[in-house]
Amino acid sequence: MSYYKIENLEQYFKHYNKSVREPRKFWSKIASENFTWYQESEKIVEFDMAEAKIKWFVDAKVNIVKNCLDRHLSKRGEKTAIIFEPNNPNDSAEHITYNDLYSRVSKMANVLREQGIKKGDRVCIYLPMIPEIAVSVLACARIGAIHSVVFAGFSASAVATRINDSECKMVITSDGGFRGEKTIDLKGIIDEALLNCPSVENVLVVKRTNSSIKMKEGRDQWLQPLTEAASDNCIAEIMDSEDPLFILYTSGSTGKPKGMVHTTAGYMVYTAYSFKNVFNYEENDVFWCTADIGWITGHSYILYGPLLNGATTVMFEGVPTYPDFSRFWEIIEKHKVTQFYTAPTAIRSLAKENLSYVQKYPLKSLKVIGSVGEPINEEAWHWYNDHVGGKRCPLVDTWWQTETGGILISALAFITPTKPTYASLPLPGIQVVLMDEKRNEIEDNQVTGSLCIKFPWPGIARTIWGDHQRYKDTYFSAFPGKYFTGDGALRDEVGYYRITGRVDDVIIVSGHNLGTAPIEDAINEHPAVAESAVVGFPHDVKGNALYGFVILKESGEYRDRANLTKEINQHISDHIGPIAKLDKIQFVSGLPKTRSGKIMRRILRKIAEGDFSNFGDTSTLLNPEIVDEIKEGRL
Ligand code: 6R9
Repeated sequence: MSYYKIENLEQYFKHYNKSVREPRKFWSKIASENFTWYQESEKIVEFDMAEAKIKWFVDAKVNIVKNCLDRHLSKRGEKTAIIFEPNNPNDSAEHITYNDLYSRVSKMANVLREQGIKKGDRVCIYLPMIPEIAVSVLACARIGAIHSVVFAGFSASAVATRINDSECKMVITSDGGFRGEKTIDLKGIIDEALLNCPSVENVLVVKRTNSSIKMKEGRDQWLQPLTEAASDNCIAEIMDSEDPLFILYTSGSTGKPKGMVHTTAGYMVYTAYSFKNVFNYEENDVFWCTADIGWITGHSYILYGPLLNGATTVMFEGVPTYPDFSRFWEIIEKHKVTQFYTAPTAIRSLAKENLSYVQKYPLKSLKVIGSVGEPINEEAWHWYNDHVGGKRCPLVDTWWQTETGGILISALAFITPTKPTYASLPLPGIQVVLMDEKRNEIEDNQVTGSLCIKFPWPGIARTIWGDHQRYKDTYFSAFPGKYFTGDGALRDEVGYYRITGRVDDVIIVSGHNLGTAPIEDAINEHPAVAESAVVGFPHDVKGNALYGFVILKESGEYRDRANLTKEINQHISDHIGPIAKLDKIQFVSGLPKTRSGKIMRRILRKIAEGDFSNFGDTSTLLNPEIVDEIKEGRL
């Protein structure tokens, strides 16, 4: 029996039980039957949760790019690996076959070697969503260099912090990037960052926008002439299963970003396996994940997961609102996308607009739609399900983290029955537990607790670059022996999980624990509301009271704000109870969001408290200007 593909619900439970009873056998079989190895592992897993030390496929030797590309060439050489859809819909899309991608990656890998990059060196990739970002990532992995992709929207100082933390030797960037109507000066940002980055020796520059830029003598080189001259024959580096594959920074509760380190074999096996099963991937599917490769979602489900399965994956350079609000739907139609994977924030912003934008396109090619990044509220769930999925495509709400490498809790398309706002069941291998405040495991259902995982899975990040102690403290100390996710979850009567949000988003009002997510759900159901965020602020009698920041759908409508405030509170009262009513409601034109779409509640909390002294690190904000507006309008 093969464990790689789950065919039905009964088999899901069988595989799940097998993965818990005999994790070594379970993963050993998947690894052995579905990948090519220089040497296989005998021990499979070794771990010490107290020390936060985890190894998977111990002593195996492998190269992930050989698994993404080389082994597909005989059967799928002429199959499209990547469909590149440019920012401007009038420019033609590019179809890159597995043969082409193999050749481009090999040439690039040879260029890296010629420039002195060796196994274990760190390379910072600061590129827009163009094919070269995929090629650069894979070229690093082919020669064993550790890629550190930094989202090409981070400021110079944020890039510099990340380059210095992992002492990158090289930066790969471009002369610029297109995003909607804007052209972004990436090289200028890198030039500024590199004023303070002594470890960087070389900068390779991709030509994309033809903007005029400065090239620093002895440091900067155009990439294209180098790749044109390079050979397309590049012997892959033999990697140990636990050699680092990449570093990806994620924000922590303190200012300093955490460089999460993912290693080779476990990440490979887990992303491939989760991609195949969550999205029910089949040979002729066209998969589109709208994330940026600068985030973990892009790493795992634009590149590695799909390519490991020999899939066709779409890469989109632009934004959902350019040239108009139908861009996503037009692309699905154009490339006959079968699986579409996006974030609730994108859905909510498009759901605000006229329905005709989405209704213009039949979207009949779609089989599966997915959500990731934050809890998907009920209203957005239904809009997505009804208008994009046509009520016939399973909506997989996938819960996971940069640290987890791949999806841990999600419905499996066509297998697990879905339930709005529930991520549903853990994947095989994922032993989820809920913990109470006394650090005991919660056995009952219908309760909320801290979400932990009590057994390692192959995709878990192994450490924080240069700071193993912080890794141990952050993830393995709150609940000894377990990985603590930082999220809270509710388990329903059939064992489905609903992520209730970061544990620190819980607000205790008059002794009642209130999650911000359900309150926001209730507010968002008011027809005038586009989006909202709720935080707590100190209150003499209740301990904490609730402060809501609300974005309205269209300005002009609902001029009577006092009435609207009453109606919103009535909604909350109706949905949750009078206890959850807001003491203050401030109407705002936007919310401070990170570049991956998460509301930065820390800032809202400070504003609600009236403490404007220190907002901490705001370098990851997409719209820092909104902070002043909200401050000025504080009630
Ligand atoms: C993949 C990714 C991780 C945090 C995570 C949780 C939130 C992600 C979610 C979700 C509810 C989902 N999150 N997916 N919450 N339902 N389907 O987003 O990684 O950027 O590291 O964020 O995002 O709070 O802990 P990352």
